[in-house]
Order: sequence, then C-alpha cells, then structure tokens
Amino acid sequence: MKILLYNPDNGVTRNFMPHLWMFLLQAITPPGHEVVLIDGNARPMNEEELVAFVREQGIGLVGIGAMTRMAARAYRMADAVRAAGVKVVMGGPHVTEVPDEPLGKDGGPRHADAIALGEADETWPQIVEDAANGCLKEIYHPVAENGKDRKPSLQPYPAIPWDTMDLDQFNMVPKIARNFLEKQGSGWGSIHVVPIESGRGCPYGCEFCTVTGFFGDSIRFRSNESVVNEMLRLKKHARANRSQVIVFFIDDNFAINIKRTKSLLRDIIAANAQLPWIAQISANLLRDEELVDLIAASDGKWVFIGMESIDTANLADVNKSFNKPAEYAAVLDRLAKRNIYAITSFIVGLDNDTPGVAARTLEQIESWPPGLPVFGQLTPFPATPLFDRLVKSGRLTRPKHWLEFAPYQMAHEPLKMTIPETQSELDQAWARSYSPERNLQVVNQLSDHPINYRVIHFIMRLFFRGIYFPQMNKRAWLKVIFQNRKSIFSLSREAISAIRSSKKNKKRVGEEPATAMNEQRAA
Ligand code: B12
Ligand code: SF4
Repeated sequence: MKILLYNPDNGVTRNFMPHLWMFLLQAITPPGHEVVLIDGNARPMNEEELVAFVREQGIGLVGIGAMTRMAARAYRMADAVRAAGVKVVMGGPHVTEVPDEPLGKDGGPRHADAIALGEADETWPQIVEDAANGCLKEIYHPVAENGKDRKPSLQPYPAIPWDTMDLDQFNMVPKIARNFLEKQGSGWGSIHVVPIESGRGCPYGCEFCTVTGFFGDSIRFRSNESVVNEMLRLKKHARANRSQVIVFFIDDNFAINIKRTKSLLRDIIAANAQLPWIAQISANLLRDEELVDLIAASDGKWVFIGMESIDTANLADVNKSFNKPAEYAAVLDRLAKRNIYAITSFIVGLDNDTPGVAARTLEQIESWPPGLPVFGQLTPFPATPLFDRLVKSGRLTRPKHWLEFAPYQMAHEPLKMTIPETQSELDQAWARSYSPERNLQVVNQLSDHPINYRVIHFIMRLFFRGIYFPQMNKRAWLKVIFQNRKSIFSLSREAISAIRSSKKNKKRVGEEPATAMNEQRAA
C-alpha cells in the first residue's frame, strides 16, 4: 500500500523545520508499504491539488496530523481526500483532545475514518496493517492493563534516516542568497533545522499547556547513545553535503532532569557529535552554572525560555510559580556571557494583566541583557485545565476557536482588560520589540560580543519580526532592510574591518616562519 502522511501548512511561516511525527511514523511503518511525506509549509497545496496527487500516486491511505491551530485546514483536506474515496486517519494532539470532533460524534460533520489517540508509536504499525487489509478501526488508543494510556519507553528508538532524505525543501536560506553563499564555499548555502527528541513529557502542568496531559507526567528518555548516534549521522551528512545542520531538541523541557541532560551533553562532547542546537528549557533549570557551561561546550546556541509574565500573580494563576521574574535578568546574563541566544516567550491577556502591560513588560525586558522576545495571547487549548476553567466561568467567547482560526485572536474575555485592549497590547509588544530603533539599541548594547554573534542576533531580529508582521514577499523585506539601514551599516562596517584584520593576522602568521628562517640564514 502507498501511504501519504500530510501536515497542513500553518499559513504563517514557510519551511522552518520538518515535523518529526511524519518522519517517525515513516521510520516505523512495517516493511512492504511505501510512505510519501508532504509538509504543506514546504509544499503548499489546496484541496484539489492534494486530491490530484493522491489519485496520481495511487495512495491507499492518507494520515493527517495537526496542532489545534491547523485543525480546520486539516479537516478541509481530509474531507476532500475522503470525498475522493480514499481513507483518512488523523492523529496528533488536537484529535486526541477532542476525539468526537474528527469522527463527527459531536454533532458536526465527520472528517476522519479513523483516529490515533495519544502517542502512536505502538499503534501505527497496526493501523497500517488494518488499512491494508481493509479492516481499519475507528479508534486506535494504546491503553495499558490499568486502563491508563500506554506510553512508549523510547528505548529502543528508531533511527530516523535523515541522511537519506531530501531535506532541500526545508532549506532556511532564502533563494536569492543561496547562489552567492554557495559560491563562497562556506556551506552556508543550505541550512537545515532538524528536530530530534531526546525525551518526552513534562510534569510541571502549567495551566495552559497540553503537554502534561498529552505525554503524561511520566518523563521518558532515549538512551544517550541513540541521541549521540543520530547527531553523528547528521554531522557526517552535513559535512558530505557541504550544508549546515542545526538540531532542534524538541523536548518540552530539555533539562527537566538536569543530571540526565548533563550526562547527555557530556556524551555529545566526548563523541565529538556537536552540532549547533536549540532547545526549550524553563528558567528555573538555568540557575545551574555547570549546565549552562555544558550547553555552551556542546554547541548549544539558542535556548527558548517560557518566561510568560513579569507578574508573580499571573504566574501563580497559571500554575507556573516556579518561574521567578526576579531572576530572569541573571538567567539571561548567564546565557549571554557564553554567547548563547535567549528566545524569551511572554503571554499577554493573563488574568492579572491590565492596560499598559506591554509597556511594563518591555521596560523590564529592555533592562535585561538583550534576548529575542516573542509574544502570544493566552490561548485556551482544548483539554487543558485553562480551557476547563474558562468553560466553567463562562468566559470563552469562541469555544471552538480552532474551527474559525485567526492568528493572534483571543478566544476568551480576560479578567481585567477587554479583548480589543489585549490585542492592542500584543501589537505594541511586537512593534516596539522589533522596531528599527530597538534593533539599533540592541546592536549597540551587544558591542562587547563578537561581531558574528551580533550579526546573527540582528538577522534573527529581522526574521522574528516576521512571526507577527507578515513579511512574505520581497517588497516587505526591502522595506524592513531600508528601515534598519543604520544597524546594517554599522554592523557591515565592523564586519569588514574584522575580516580585514583576521586576514592580516593570517598573513602575519604565514609570514612568521619565513621570517624566522631568514633570520636563521642571516645568523
Ligand atoms: C516542535 C514544536 C513546534 C515547532 C513546529 C514546527 C515543526 N516543524 O515541528 C514550532 C517551534 C514552530 C512550534 C510552534 C508552535 N507550537 Co509547537 N510544539 C512543538 C513541540 C515542542 C514538538 C512537536 C513534536 O515534534 N513532538 C514529537 C512528536 C513525535 O510528537 P507528536 O507530534 O505529538 O506526534 C506523535 C503523536 O501525536 C502521533 N501523531 C502526530 N500526528 C499524527 C498523525 C497521524 C496520522 C497519526 C497516526 C499519529 C500522529 O504520533 C506521534 C508519535 O507518537 C510540541 C510539544 C511536543 N512535545 O510534542 C509543541 C506543540 C505541538 N506546540 C504547540 C503550540 C501551541 C504551538 C504554537 C501555537 C505556540 C504559539 N503560541 O505560538 C506555535 C504554532 C506554530 C505555527 N505557526 O503553526 C502545542 C500544541 C497544542 C495543540 N493542542 O495544538 C504543543 C503540544 C506544545 C504545548 N505546549 O502544548 N511548535
Ligand atoms: S514547563 Fe513547559 S512543557 Fe512543562 S507544563 Fe509548563 S509550559 Fe508545558
């Protein structure tokens, strides 16, 4: 049987990184079946195009996975495929949280023939066999004898064959820059971000988060050896293809067990398996100096920190009191000293937020070592404690917000602000954080850091702005570049003089032995 695994596009960003679920399911598909992958972010398709592809390729089963925000699009695609007479199985966090919805048991239309609830590592082979034998069941749910969800141990873990896959569609380098960079022979003509999970689960149970509910509070890890081997294979592949690979450790809290994280990082260093990497780590775990040293030594370059708020009452409301705003500056300083970029995430519209929250938060942020802040509105995802609380208090304004998805739009009434006020705070937070003036201020503030660190930080600022203010065409980019011309000019001048002095130094080092020999001859 030929199977298509499809991930709908998110409508905001393009080909940032492959979705691991597709590659994982492909790797564990029983032999004898062929699996084709389409990520809508890299290869956008409408319903007709997807159906035409399914027909041309003789696909017998389509598997669709989606987060809540892409659910409506996933359903539209599923409807089109089913109308063409091909079976659809859906999986992932959203359908697990609202299983009646895809099956049409909540009064709405049916979108899927079958659904895979929870982690599908153990059920996927069965789904494939059942589909091939024409006896697909409606629900696949890995349940243990005690009636609880059965969770895969992640040991052993399948080898994802990244090295044999065509990752070109996920090249992060814009097409206009590729040729130029390839000619420089630097390997920077193609940059791929590859997702690796080293473990699953987080026991912290923040009120808005689906992870504790979905993956369970039991944390499971792959063996260090399995992770290190995956990195070694990727490193070899990158070298052979003269490309750059960045690893995204997609664990929800990469240092949730500090002892184990340190041991993994030591093993990565010992095996010389370092690749630049990014991970999500909560601020409380970054108090540990030794951990941060190991992050730097193992080539950790970016750490994503869910700071959420500078207000302790807000943090208590969402069960995240382990975050201590008073120590955020110190955490950022610890990372900055090692040239590690911090991506800091904040939520607007928490229950203790009042008008002016963006300005108050930005004032704090601007007093800390510069990071890359991102902002989102508080979103009630189904099956989270937050969702249930808002249902009970009758505060959901759009109870099924995902079926009428609109980026950055609230789905509930905050307690101390109106919805329009919250939206306006969000606008202000993004606009001020990535304004040309703020970018220039940051470039200057980082003057004691190496020039390449500053250039990358600045480039990331330009891209991060595009998360909120769409920058999908050349015109939009030219405008951004023009507005930031002062920073660009200042960084270019410094970069050129750094290149010149490094060339001079190299020349001097090359000349030194010859001069020494001449001196010997003279003697
Ligand atoms: C990596 C990641 C991202 C990447 C996504 C890009 C990418 N290419 O992966 C980035 C960083 C961009 C991102 C962004 C966001 N993310 Co995110 N992200 C994750 C993260 C950390 C890992 C995903 C992953 O690969 N997991 C590992 C795989 C193996 O697990 P899985 O995807 O669940 O797949 C398993 C099962 O679900 C199942 N399965 C999945 N799909 C399918 C399909 C079929 C057919 C079958 C049979 C089975 C199946 O099989 C797999 C194996 O068991 C998850 C948390 C997590 N640990 O999963 C959050 C998570 C998915 N993200 C989440 C959210 C909320 C977001 C944002 C909306 C955050 C924000 N406020 O901006 C944005 C939206 C981005 C966008 N524009 O679309 C939520 C989703 C909640 C929900 N109900 O939808 C999660 C669960 C985290 C959380 N805190 O709750 N994210
Ligand atoms: S620490 Fe992160 S992953 Fe863990 S429950 Fe909180 S938000 Fe979710």
